Amino acid sequence: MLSRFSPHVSDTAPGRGALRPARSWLHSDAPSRSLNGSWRFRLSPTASVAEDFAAEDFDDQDWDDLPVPSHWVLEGDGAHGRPIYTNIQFPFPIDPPHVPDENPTGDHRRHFDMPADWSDAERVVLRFDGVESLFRVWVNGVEMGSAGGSRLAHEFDVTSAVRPGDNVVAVRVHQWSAASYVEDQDQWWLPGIFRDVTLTARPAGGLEDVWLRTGFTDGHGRVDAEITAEPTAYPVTLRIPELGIERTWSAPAEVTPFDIADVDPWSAERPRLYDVTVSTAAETVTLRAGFRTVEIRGDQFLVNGRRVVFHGVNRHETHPLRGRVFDEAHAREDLARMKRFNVNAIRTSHYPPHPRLLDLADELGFWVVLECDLETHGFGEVDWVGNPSDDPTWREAYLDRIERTVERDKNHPSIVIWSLGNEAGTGSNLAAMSAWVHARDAERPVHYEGDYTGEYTDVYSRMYASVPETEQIGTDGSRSPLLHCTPAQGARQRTKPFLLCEYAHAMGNGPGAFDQYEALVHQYPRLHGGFVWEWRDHGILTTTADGTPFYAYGGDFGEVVHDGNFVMDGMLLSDDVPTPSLHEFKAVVQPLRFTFHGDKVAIGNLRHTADTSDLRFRWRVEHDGAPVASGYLDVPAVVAGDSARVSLPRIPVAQDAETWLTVEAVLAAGTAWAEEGHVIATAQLDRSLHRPVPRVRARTGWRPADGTLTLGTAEFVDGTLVRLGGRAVTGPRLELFRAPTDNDEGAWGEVGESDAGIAGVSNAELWRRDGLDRLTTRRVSVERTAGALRTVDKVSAANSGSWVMVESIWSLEGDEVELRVEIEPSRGWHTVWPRIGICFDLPDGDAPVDGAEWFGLGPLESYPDSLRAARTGRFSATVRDLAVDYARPQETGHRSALRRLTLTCADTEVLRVEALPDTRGRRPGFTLSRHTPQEIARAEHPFELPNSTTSHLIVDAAQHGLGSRACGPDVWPEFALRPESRTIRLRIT
Ligand code: IPT
Repeated sequence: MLSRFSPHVSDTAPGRGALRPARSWLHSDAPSRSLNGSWRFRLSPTASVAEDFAAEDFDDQDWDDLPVPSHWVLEGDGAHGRPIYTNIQFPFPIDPPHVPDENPTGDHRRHFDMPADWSDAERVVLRFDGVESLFRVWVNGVEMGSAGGSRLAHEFDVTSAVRPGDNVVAVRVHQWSAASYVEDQDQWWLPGIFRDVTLTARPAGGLEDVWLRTGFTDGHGRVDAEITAEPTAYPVTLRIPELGIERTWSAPAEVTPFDIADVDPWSAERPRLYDVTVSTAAETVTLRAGFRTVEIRGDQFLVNGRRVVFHGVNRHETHPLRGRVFDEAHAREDLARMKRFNVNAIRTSHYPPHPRLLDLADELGFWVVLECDLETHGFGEVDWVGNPSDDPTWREAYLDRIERTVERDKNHPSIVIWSLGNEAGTGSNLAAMSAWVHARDAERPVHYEGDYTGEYTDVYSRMYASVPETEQIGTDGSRSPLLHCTPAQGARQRTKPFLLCEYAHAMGNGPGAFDQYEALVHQYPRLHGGFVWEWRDHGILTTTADGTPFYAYGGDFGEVVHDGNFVMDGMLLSDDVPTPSLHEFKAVVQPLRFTFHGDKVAIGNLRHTADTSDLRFRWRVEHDGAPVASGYLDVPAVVAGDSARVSLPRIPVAQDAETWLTVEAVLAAGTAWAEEGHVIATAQLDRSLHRPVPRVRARTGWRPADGTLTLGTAEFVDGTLVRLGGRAVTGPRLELFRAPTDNDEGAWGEVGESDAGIAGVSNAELWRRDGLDRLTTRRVSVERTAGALRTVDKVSAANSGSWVMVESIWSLEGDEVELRVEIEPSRGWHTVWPRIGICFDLPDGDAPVDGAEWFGLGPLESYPDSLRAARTGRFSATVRDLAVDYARPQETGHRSALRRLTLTCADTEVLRVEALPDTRGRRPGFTLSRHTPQEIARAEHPFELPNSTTSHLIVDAAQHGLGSRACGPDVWPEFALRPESRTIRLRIT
């Protein structure tokens, strides 16, 4: 029977025919076959295609081949449609539960062999671990059922349809369905059978499901097993060989909890796992148990009796070629990288990941907030009218989703909190989900950020709360109301542990202020840290028409509606390269605190439970960045929460150089995620003697000047610099502009407007209005006196009545040339400024400047509110490596607190610059780039940057902070750059 409209696409029910209740994803010895591999595939533009393809003898000769698992839009070079990126917006009309007739529909077919001996199986089960968004399945022409719930597992009993030997499975997948309304997560829409397909022979007398609840109290482990099996399947035996445990239960009633003395607990820091088998005569299931107890006591969240602080990240499943198709090696490396960067927690935003990921989390050690596949954010665009979260017709689908989520993953010790979903408004269906979880798993708390007033959740959660708001949540001040809460509701929320399920939006260059959030965690025990948004960029690797590869974001595939590069907001670039923000995060959350007192250092262990016996503490002393002494500190094992004071080595202090001591905690032995010697935590101590800064010499006798002039290595024509150190140079030119970062472009509102808090005008917009990117100069005067040249410039923008006076004085000081630039803004500038700097252009000449060596802060870029990963030392980098390849080009590469800089060309020194501090001791930063800020600002992708061999050196008296206003608070006032007078002093040789 053919129907013009498929009867299923607008069905709010979760599908028909899938087995219930859902069960754990178990490692079992029951026979199974993977149906992954090459399938036949046909894509149709609508859902209303004939169903004859499901017949056994259908001729699929002229179909394509498609790998399963995959997303069809990422296969076949665009032949199967393109990915679509939206954040909140629905890419189809908001007409729930209906979707347009234009509904890409992928038909899939393959043959498979069923072994003859499977005929003895009690049941044959066909399992799909993930299909987006709605699918129907046929075996040998017989329809088995349908399912929605893209990132959830569905099993079908296909016993009646299969036979030994050759069989045909046919699957129809609709890109859009009613399910799409509740899967509106901020990510690419990627249809297809994107996770494994498996056929399993379920033996008679097998284990339908096993749930090993484990606990840990006072050195004792506890096992509370839930066995789902027919009574005739008994006896059931549970073994933990390493602990000498073997329990045999001959009937269901005998299965009772038992304690085990002397077990090691599981924690994210010491993820101790024990191999467990559970067997009947017919089937053995293998699990890895970790002993841990999760509880909320008062307003604190505890594991094994100790407060947990989440130094977490939001993790989406995304890969530049495969999309959400799981790649275990890549995922393992990603998790190992998290560990190396001191990440201790993962929120599986915003759906259950591939089930294997949780095995890896158990093994490597993470606190996991496991989130259900649910988001209806787009209803926010219509004031939440018709939101499925509060509509009874969706109740079944909501409950089905949370059941499949919890049941699949319930055995994992790493999962310490269940999350109902993300950005789905609020309503009774969410409350019903929560009630279901509480009834099913009394131990693990329920999280859902959208329950602002705390009606049905156990932890208080917010996203992108500002620092003051977060602090306010930490305090008990009943007079300071909480956002969205009445005083009574606020009081209730304050009885609960608090976490930031999303904070520090890591889009582009940024965020700033990691350290401010972290400080609060140590001040207010109610605050349990949070999860950075987000771990990695979601770029899709593609090419331009001329074959140049690049990482695509929203709009790059010609989408009708899209949200641009908002999908590129990770601490890791699409190609796995950590951005400076990840280094900053690592430094801010490092689990050790060093406090220097005279000739001693106190080492505080901030970990949850682990002592420091896995670490060694090494030190080194550097004079102006050159190592002069090193060794190891003698540190006893410090238990968690404690600290130890140890003696520092004798530090040789230099007379004419800066003296810095660096202490590092490093791994004493290799682990599953890092090598021996990997740095966990760092601190520096400045032991430099105070050295006077050369005074500015007063000069008199200035008279007008023109013609050529040479001062040391600097050559001028009519007061304008033309050559420096024998190379053509132009400048210095006042530069107030930086290529706006995504945060500079952000227009997020004032306090904690988490829901699409778009208010106000971005800083970048104000800079463009003020013309900071198009300054013009009028030379006011050129004068000289003995051994010195002075120019005065008035810098301003078209149609502006405000200006900046720039006085530049070149002078000979011994055999060095000094440049002193006095920058003085007029009144009338109302915005913050991106930078106050001077720019030199160094054209190609014989060979371009291609590298820098410096003594200052490094090795990576740093900004006023992101300085914690930067240390004082000597560094070098190529021009190329000084910049970060943000997916959308923007400000990058600023190195702070410069002392000395050498520009190189093929390893030869070209120019040496010493930066003197100003009268308040402030030192400038520098940026060396092949592109001007204006050029960078014009490019939407890296490949749009023009080819250039001119290097631009910008020396900044100051830079504006980063903030996280792309989705969160603006730069904290202390780190905002207001127009002000500044001095830059350089000695050039
Ligand atoms: C918040 C979403 O929960 C998350 O999925 C992501 O979109 C993030 O923003 C921004 O990248 S929702 C936002 C309106 C606070």
